[in-house]
Amino acid sequence: MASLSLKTVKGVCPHDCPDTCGFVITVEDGKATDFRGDKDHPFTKGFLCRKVANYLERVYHPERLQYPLRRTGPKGSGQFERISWDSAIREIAERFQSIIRSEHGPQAILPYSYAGTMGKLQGSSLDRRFFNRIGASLLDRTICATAGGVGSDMTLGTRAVIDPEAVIHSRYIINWGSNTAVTNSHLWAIMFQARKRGAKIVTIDPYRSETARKSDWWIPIRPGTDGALALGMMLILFRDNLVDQDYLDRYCLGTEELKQKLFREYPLEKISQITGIPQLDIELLTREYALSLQDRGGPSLIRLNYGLQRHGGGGMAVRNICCIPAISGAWRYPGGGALLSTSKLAPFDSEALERPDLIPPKTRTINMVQLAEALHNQLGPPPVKALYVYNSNPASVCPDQSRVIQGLKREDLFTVVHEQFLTDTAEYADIVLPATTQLEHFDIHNTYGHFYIQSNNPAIEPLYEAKPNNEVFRLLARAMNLEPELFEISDEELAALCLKPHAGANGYPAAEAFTGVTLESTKKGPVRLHLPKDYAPFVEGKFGTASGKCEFYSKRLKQMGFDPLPCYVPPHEDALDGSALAREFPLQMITPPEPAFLNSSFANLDRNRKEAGEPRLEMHQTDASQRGILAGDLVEVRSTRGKYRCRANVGEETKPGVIVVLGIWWNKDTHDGQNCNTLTSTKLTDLGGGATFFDNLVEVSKV
Ligand SMILES: Nc1nc2c(c(=O)[nH]1)N[C@H]1C(S)=C(S)[C@@H](COP(=O)(O)OP(=O)(O)OC[C@H]3O[C@@H](n4cnc5c(=O)[nH]c(N)nc54)[C@H](O)[C@@H]3O)O[C@H]1N2
Ligand SMILES: Nc1nc2c(c(=O)[nH]1)N[C@H]1C(S)=C(S)[C@@H](COP(=O)(O)OP(=O)(O)OC[C@H]3O[C@@H](n4cnc5c(=O)[nH]c(N)nc54)[C@H](O)[C@@H]3O)O[C@H]1N2
Ligand code: SF4
Ligand SMILES: [Mo]
Repeated sequence: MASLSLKTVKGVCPHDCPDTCGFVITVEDGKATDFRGDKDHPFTKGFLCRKVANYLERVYHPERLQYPLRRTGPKGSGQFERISWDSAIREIAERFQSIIRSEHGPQAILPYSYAGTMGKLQGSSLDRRFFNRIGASLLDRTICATAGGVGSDMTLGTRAVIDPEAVIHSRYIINWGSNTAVTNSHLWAIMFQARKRGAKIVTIDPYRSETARKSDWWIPIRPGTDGALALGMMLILFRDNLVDQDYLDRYCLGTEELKQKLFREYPLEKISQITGIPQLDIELLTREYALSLQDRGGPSLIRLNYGLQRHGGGGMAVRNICCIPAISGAWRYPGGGALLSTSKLAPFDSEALERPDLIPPKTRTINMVQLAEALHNQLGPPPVKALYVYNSNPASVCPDQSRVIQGLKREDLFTVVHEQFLTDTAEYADIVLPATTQLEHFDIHNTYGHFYIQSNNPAIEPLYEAKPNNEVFRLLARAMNLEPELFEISDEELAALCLKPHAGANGYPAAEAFTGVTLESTKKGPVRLHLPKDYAPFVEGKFGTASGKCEFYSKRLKQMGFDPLPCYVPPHEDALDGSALAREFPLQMITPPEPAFLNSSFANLDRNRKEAGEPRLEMHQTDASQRGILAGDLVEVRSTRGKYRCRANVGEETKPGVIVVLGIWWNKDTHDGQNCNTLTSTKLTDLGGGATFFDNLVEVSKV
């Protein structure tokens, strides 16, 4: 028998998840035959989540897009014909050129992408160069993390961060708006080890998530009120003198002003009324938090995450929470403090990849959350005449879906979708392009959940006629006669470019973090950033703010027209404000992801759909009985934006007054062809222009 060629290749999970797992692929005769977690990865240790454990099913799925397609039927009908890459590229280049020459100009072209792959190269390099060079509208990529990013920046001058591996030393762990057991499972494993050593795990969440269920204490909070809870905790810390006065004196700005404001404006009864948490629980939480070192022999940690950001006041809530470890002094100890994201620690030179210097002056920016408005030309001239979608599935994941889809149906809109599958968005495309998966292209990866960066080595040749994102931009640049020196550059050359350290302001990121990191080393496996073990950046202050201090008082916020001190910003749609809206739609709806899916990715695979069951919601039994709803009933959820049907689960998994609708199903798999984003709004967060997916008033009735 002829001998097979056999090799193993190391790669990295590309999905939007903090864990950035390493994996090892066995390739026999050009076909991937085995796919496992990399046991040698110091953080992910060979364990992959259920979604990715069967990745070869996704890679070799019969419904993978194979060839470029051109639309033949009405938009959304899913009728396409096969075309060649040559004609697809020619058609896109011609359409772009004619828009650029028209009265609308290049800004009538809108790129639309998010984190389908988190790779530095296929995620944000030649794509940005291309759209910057032609002068397209800029896209503000706000759909996930900008509210908390800005909120954290205002207090700390960077993201709240410690070494996630140091969580082993934490002894009081608060999962705050974080479904850690599901969305960050390798950190959860460390939390669990800390618990074996005496840590208590608390979860603050309106929903009894998997994390809440596995925690020692679940604190159900009214959605969108975390900023108020943080103020209440600060009040108690000052009132009961549970503060680290030395830390406050040396490293913080505005302590007196903050204290006075808390005592003046936020009495505990008011906090309890806003948050729906009994005063005694807030007292207990704060005391346990503050006395962790004394009572449990280790510091307290707040894992704050995205659930609490997707509300009108999400930015300020993160800002407020980031103040707490400075007041208690928890930042001083390994494993103490707060953890939002490690993404800003690696000094990648993104500018070298993306070339923002190519952007023509006065180019407008469109907030991706407002795609509905953009497609209805409600954001000012010029109208959007072409939409180029890659690494994202906006017809499923964007808020106010009915209006997004109406926009995608516009006959005068030219839509290109570069995808692995015929997603809800691809169905509205004029041209569909087939994309490679992570096994089929090279990339280099940062992470937002640990300290290891790594290159992804291609394991197999591109399947069918699929092409990586960067390759398509090279082809388009050639077809449009753009400068070869900008685009005729290989992915490996790009990777080397971005590994030249790019130091930021006030020490974040620090250029030294790339000491010893080379392209070659990242191809061999995970490489730890050059940062001390149990890295704790704020032990001696050294905040990234202009003052170098933890800014309870923020001049920057004042200049931006905000309260310079921590404050409570209520949800846009507030069940307690006595408005006509709150009377007609009395229930607060949150829409966190279904654990079997990753946003809308994997929701098209049988295995994952089976695990998820069917589109459903959770409601409290008091709310259900008031509406005559029984477990298993088909119900209709209504907001001012639309209607959504799903199956009801009734019990005590949520706070009364709160319903939980798990996302993000593909539209075609729902009862009415529209998923829960038909209910959500395009209103933005207070800071960062983020999405408010969890800030919706609704009513529910039996069908
Ligand atoms: N399996 C799986 N893993 C994922 C994803 C996925 O879709 N599926 N998505 C990935 C992505 S893109 C992201 S951004 C992360 C998100 O990961 P997380 O930050 O964990 O975010 P969510 O799961 O959206 O929300 C976390 C929890 O916040 C709760 N929550 C909602 N509103 C509030 C509130 O007002 N206050 C508080 N305290 N809690 C609230 C929700 O009920 C939920 O249980 O996960 C990543 N990992
Ligand atoms: N209701 C509600 N809506 C939400 C959320 C929620 O919690 N509730 N979560 C929000 C959050 S946190 C986020 S981050 C967004 C995520 O929104 P998206 O970033 O749109 O995420 P996905 O739905 O995973 O879609 C990514 C798409 O990229 C494709 N893709 C993967 N790799 C490649 C590649 O190399 N090239 C190309 N061209 N395509 C590729 C995948 O096939 C997939 O269809 O959704 C948001 N929407
Ligand atoms: S989705 Fe997250 S947990 Fe799952 S394999 Fe990828 S990085 Fe790991
Ligand atoms: Mo996200």
